[in-house]
Amino acid sequence: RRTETDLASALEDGEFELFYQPFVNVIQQTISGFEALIRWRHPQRGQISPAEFIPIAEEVGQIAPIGLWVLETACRQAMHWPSPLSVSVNLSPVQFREATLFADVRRILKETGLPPGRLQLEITESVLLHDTESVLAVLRGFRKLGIRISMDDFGTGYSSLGYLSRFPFDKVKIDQSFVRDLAKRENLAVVRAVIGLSKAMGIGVIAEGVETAEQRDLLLAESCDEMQGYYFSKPRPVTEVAAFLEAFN
Ligand code: G
Ligand code: G
Ligand code: NA
Ligand code: MN
Repeated sequence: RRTETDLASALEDGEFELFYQPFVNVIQQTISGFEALIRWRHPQRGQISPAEFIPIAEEVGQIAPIGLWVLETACRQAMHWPSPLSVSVNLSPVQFREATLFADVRRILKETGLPPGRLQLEITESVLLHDTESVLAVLRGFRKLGIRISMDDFGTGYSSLGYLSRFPFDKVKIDQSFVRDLAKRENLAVVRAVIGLSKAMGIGVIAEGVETAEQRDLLLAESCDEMQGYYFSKPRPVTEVAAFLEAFN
């Protein structure tokens, strides 16, 4: 089980694939875009979860090439979707250590032709823990190009609130751990506070991990209109995106 050594050849052997999970505006009944989620079809071990291999890729220095493959593939595939549907790509904190990250993203947009306004990048607050000034400079550069930036897994890190004021995020993604048990008073309180704070700051909010109609209704009652989760759709292969959009309309 040599995940490290297998990772090195997985890219050139074409073993990665992107799945897509929609963002749903529940009030308008529209899809605003899809999040790209990487999958690894290992020839011997079958599907390996990114939860397992992304941390290893970060450790062994493979996340930079894999991350660029994800960006390039997501932008290229999103070019086939009706405008203005966006694609949202997860960036690892480790990718920010590459001095070329900004130039790489700009080059990929140019090469694929995807308008920057149709690309979103998802970062976690851990990105802002180290070398904050250089990270902020890169994030500002992205935004200047017209790329939108989301804060992912919001509420799971520490000092989350401070980070929101340090950078003009476009959107906050409420972590699924809070959505899972909204009947718990503490969770509902966190969700309510995040929604209130985001709205006061002019930041969009999306709830992740919505699995039931009950969760959907509780979130709607809190004025959270945008959601993502198995209730609406699991992540699906790119070949199913067109049919999903057709069926949703
Ligand atoms: O898709 P799934 O729920 O199995 O993803 C598990 C974890 O892997 C999540 O934390 C998700 O953000 C992360 N992940 C999925 N795709 C990517 C990717 O392309 N890049 C990075 N850095 N993380 C990803
Ligand atoms: O860290 P990030 O938020 O990017 O991780 C997204 C992960 O959550 C992906 O692995 C995706 O497959 C998973 N996911 C998406 N929707 C749901 C859901 O409704 N329930 C659960 N349990 N996981 C979900
Ligand atoms: Na994400
Ligand atoms: Mn998330």
